[in-house]
Amino acid sequence: MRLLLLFLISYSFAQELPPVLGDPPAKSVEDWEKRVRPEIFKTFESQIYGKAPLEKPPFLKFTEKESAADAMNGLATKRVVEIQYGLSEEKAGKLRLVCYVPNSPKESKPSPAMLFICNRGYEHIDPARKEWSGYWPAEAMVKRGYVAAAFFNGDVDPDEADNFKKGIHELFPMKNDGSDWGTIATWGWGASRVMDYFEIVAEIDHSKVGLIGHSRGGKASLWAGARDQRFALTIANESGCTGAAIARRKVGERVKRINDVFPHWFCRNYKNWNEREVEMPVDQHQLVSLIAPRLVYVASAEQDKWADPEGEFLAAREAGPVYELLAKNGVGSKTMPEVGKPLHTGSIGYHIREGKHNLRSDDWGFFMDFADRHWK
Ligand code: GTR
Repeated sequence: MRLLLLFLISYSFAQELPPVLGDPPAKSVEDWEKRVRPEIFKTFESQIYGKAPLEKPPFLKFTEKESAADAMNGLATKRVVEIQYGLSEEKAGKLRLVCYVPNSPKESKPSPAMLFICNRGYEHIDPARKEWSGYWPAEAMVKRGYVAAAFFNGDVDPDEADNFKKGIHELFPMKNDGSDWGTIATWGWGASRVMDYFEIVAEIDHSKVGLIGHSRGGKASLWAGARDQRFALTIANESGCTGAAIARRKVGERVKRINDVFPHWFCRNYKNWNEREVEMPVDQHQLVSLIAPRLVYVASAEQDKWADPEGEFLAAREAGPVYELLAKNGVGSKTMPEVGKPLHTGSIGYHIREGKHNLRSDDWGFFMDFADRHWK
């Protein structure tokens, strides 16, 4: 009875969401790709995340700063790479990529990779491996055959309300029309520059790169996954408001609050939607749908009410029709799964685990189970 009630509530609620297939709804793959997807994409870009001034920059340079063939007791080859980008060499920004490539089995086959946007300090991705953080369990990834790669978001743009002045915002001209990119979009752009590097590294299978972020990093990974179709898998852990959570539910963090506390995260136009969630032309299930037909994974934690786990699940579920149109399966359940029981059969993955807001080794374990299932 309780389940039926829950289903009815969420079903009737879903009726009020902006139509995931567009208006009028896309009837064919071509209609989706040529008309609906670009329309939805542009709305997210101009109203929420902001527009990147350019994609691949004219100056892009990869410099290996450190390498060791016997890192992690011989399990991996370590590479620390400085990625520089800009309009010219004279005025360039840089990020430090930490990368562990599995040594074994030493086949000629390139390895799939998990690229992490680390939004806690650089010490969590410590290339000296003095600190072993459950936040980035690199050893576990390598043991399962994945390249463990990560960069610190603050290298690209500082997580500061700096009026779009510092970090990468200094490098490229701005339009100042309200649609300039916010800091969340810049972090994802940094991930795309890492992808540029992966594409020239023979040991990495660049057709199997998963991009992962937690919380504010999860908002960044979702937008990056929508923008850059080279990411075969996009994972948003507890991404909450303006991540996977449906804004119209107005549960947990709200648009006004996120814009007030983090005015630098999204474009200036987003502030026009404060207290107006139900009028917004798009909602977050459509962000998830922009990743179709590629793999996407939304994850929640039971006690993370601020991120609205039900809203996160709904977005994963309601992106389904686009996956189905593109001949893939959605999340595979109408109702939220039990805590600790992930949904991994479709191209949209989901889990809710016990505990608080955090990214833990068990979350990573579920992500790799999902990737194994679809890639191996
Ligand atoms: C909170 C913010 C959330 C989430 C979180 C985090 O303060 O309200 O949207 O992004 O930070 O990134 O850990």
